[in-house]
Amino acid sequence: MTGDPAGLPKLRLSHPSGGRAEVYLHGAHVTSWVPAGGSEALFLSRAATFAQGTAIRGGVPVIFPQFAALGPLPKHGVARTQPWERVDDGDRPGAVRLRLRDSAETHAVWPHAFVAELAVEVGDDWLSIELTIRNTGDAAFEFTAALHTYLRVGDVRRASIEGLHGLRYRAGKEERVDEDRSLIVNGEVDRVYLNTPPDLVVHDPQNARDFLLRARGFADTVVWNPWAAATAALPDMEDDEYLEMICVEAAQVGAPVRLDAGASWTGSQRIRVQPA
Ligand code: TA6
Repeated sequence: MTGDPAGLPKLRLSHPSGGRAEVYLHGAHVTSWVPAGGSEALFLSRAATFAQGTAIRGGVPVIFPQFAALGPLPKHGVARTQPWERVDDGDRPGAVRLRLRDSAETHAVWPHAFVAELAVEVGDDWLSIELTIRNTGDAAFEFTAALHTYLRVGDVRRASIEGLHGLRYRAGKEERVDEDRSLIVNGEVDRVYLNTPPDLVVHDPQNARDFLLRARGFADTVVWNPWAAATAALPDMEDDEYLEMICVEAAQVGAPVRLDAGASWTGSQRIRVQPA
């Protein structure tokens, strides 16, 4: 385990093939993933802050128990700013399992008993992240969630996303159908696609690679790029960095998950990189 300049503990995962990843206990936040023989596949802002109580800009923030500002809780819930603990015994260098339990701090914003676990594993050309939520209280609760994955692309204006054609999406208060064959980002995009198919492809021609995304358990997909103006307003992102990223998030937003006492829910995202 190592720490960043702010002293937050970070775990390094490595697969015998050379694939590697980095995960902070803070937020159970994956901040780096390098496939074997490849280059960094996740975006992490040069201006990201690493501090208790704030979220890291980039990588894969874990969003729970509320997506965005769609409810009364702090934006994107509490999981991404809490210290998680490692619960596996560290015998697999490419894998880690982290846990967050409800605490006085989580009760201050969300009065429910839960255990969240995040299993992260890196392989040769893939990264797998699996989130499990268990209701450890004696009454049902509802939540929304996401793996808010920031993919690194060479130039977002040349990238495209396949698999969303014909699907309904929400953008703010509006609901529309995506008529485009493939989604090309050339302005601010903030969409919640509802009931998406499990497999999506993100083309990154500048880096001559494709990301193959496979979601399980999460019904929806969020696509986000803040573009120039909104990026300029973000204190933890450099002005031109929106060109280097696209968020394609495995999400459960349209229909909140209802968990009875003692019940569990699991959602995962597996990303494979392959040469274009
Ligand atoms: O997932 C998209 C989104 O909800 C956007 O609306 C945008 O605000 C983004 O998340 C990032 O949120 P953050 O709180 O990390 O600045």
